[in-house]
Amino acid sequence: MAAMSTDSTGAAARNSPFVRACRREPVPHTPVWFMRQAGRSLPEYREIRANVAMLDSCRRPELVTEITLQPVRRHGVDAAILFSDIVVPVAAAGVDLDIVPGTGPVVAEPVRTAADVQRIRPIGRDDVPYVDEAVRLLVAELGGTPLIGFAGAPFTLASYLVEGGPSRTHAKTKALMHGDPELWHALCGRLADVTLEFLRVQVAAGVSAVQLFDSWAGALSEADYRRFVMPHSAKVLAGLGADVPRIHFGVGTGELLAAMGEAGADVVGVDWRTPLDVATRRIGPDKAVQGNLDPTLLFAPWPVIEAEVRRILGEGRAAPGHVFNLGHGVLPETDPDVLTRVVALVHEVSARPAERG
Ligand code: 1CP
Repeated sequence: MAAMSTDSTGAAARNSPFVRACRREPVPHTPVWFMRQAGRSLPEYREIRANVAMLDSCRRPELVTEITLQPVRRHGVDAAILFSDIVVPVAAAGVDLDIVPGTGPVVAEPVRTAADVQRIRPIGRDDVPYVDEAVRLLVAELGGTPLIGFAGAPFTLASYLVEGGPSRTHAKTKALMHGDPELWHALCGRLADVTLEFLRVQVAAGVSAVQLFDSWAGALSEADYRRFVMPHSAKVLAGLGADVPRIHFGVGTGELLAAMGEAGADVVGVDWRTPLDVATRRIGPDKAVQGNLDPTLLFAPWPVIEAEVRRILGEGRAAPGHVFNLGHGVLPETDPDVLTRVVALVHEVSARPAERG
């Protein structure tokens, strides 16, 4: 595989079941990958990360490459996702933050004023050279398996910056949004620029698709989403153009699915609360869907999991393209062997020999 030229691996990735499903083209089987597939559910990940801080690990291309490849080797998933974090570009933009074990991102000085917003610098390739290098290493190593790049959407990033860390209510974020819309839009405008550049670096280095994570957008009403968030996410998605498929994902977004599609996605991520056939009616016929097994169901007995996978594959047939995934990330306590079994089951149940070319 290492002998394949960059051109031929790029062509193979573009013709992979994953990219074809994102583009609503016929596929030999429904492709599957898992959000947070690289991470704490894998013993080989825990071992390699034992003495390396999270942010440091994201800045070491050889380590990023190894961690990204681990779930591909183990599970046989149809796509890899770059090992990184949504706050990596924000740190590169000059924000003082850390990823605290057991907590998540923690920001030293939460954003409160216009001066705080101005301190968020624009970024370019030279601010994240380790991401460019890691993607290039990975594209060579993956030999035609597509690599997904990603970034956090402006709202989800803004929530960490305004709250200072993870929040259940996003109260300070919503207070700023409604109390000082001008400052809110200035903040999200800067974050959209950072996110767009971060994704452009990944696309230029060879990723086959990107996912924009607006994990916490489901905290908003549709009206607030459209007014305060959608224009900024739309700027990111439009800025990328249609060269690689764009996946747009959030949790608890049943009421926002149409808007998240309208923001400029090719694929809309759906959590477990909305069946995929219902989701596709809301999103419309010109976009694929991704999802949507409840990650907690991976702790249920196998016959329950099998029935759920079959149900989801059946409902996914209503969509013009379906990428199988969980409704949110793999939980750290998940038995990795169950994930491997799910991949095999998705491939087996969805195999369409007649379309194999
Ligand atoms: O030490 C550790 O292992 C820290 C845990 C961890 C990991 C493995 C964090 C801290 N980030 C990551 C990697 C990561 N983050 C990936 C890896 C690629 C893969 O999917 O395999 C990805 C895609 C992310 C993206 C991310 N970070 C999101 C969006 C995805 C989602 O799950 O909604 C969010 C919200 C974050 C913030 C974050 N970083 C880390 C944690 C624990 C959190 C969530 C904190 C919270 O609950 O608010």
